[in-house]
Amino acid sequence: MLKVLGRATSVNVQKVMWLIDELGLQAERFDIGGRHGGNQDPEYLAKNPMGLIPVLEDGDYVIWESQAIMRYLLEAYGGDPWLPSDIKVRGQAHQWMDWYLTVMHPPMTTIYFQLIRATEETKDDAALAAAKEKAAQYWTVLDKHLANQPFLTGDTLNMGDIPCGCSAYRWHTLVPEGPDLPNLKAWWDRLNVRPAYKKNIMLPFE
Ligand SMILES: N[C@@H](CCC(=O)N[C@@H](CS)C(=O)NCC(=O)O)C(=O)O
Repeated sequence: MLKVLGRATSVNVQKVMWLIDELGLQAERFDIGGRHGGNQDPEYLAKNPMGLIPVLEDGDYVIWESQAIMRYLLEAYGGDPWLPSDIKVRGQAHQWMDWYLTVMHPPMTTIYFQLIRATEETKDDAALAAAKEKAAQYWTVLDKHLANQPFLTGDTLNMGDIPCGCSAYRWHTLVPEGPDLPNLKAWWDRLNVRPAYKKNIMLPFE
């Protein structure tokens, strides 16, 4: 059986677990990282020298980096619609996955850490305000993109929606005062009714 190493509350673990459930795969998940620790143990570092979660084990095969794991699972066990067979649609799905990682993830991480994890020593109101402004700018890009289509690459939900989709829960929950973005909200409402989304993404923050 597939093994996912990483706590359920990590957004990077969530991408993988949401996909696993949508694909109907069986996987065992292990609580590692955060308050559970274990990700700096030599045994774990032998699997992922970065000491970060998630790691996927498929038999003897080990892979880390959440979106590389998603791509591996899709190539090994997926197919249309989650891995679009149309290469132009697939290209755009990759585009939105990469956009999430390089553009949206940094300000969303600052927002999360400042609102959920910051202590008196690490609290930084200016950094939080700047991250909210940046993230709002990027979510507005997505809102405009979604004006005439239900999902990020068109009519069908696929891998391209997953990274931003995980983050959309945090945006709507943690920054309710954000700008009115009706197309983004309608897209998120299409995701947040899915059993696999509710189970893996809509979890308490820690
Ligand atoms: N680019 C990596 C980032 C992995 C990452 O930063 N994971 C965080 C959790 S979201 C982590 O391992 N933090 C340490 C911990 O949870 O103890 C990926 O997408 O997998």
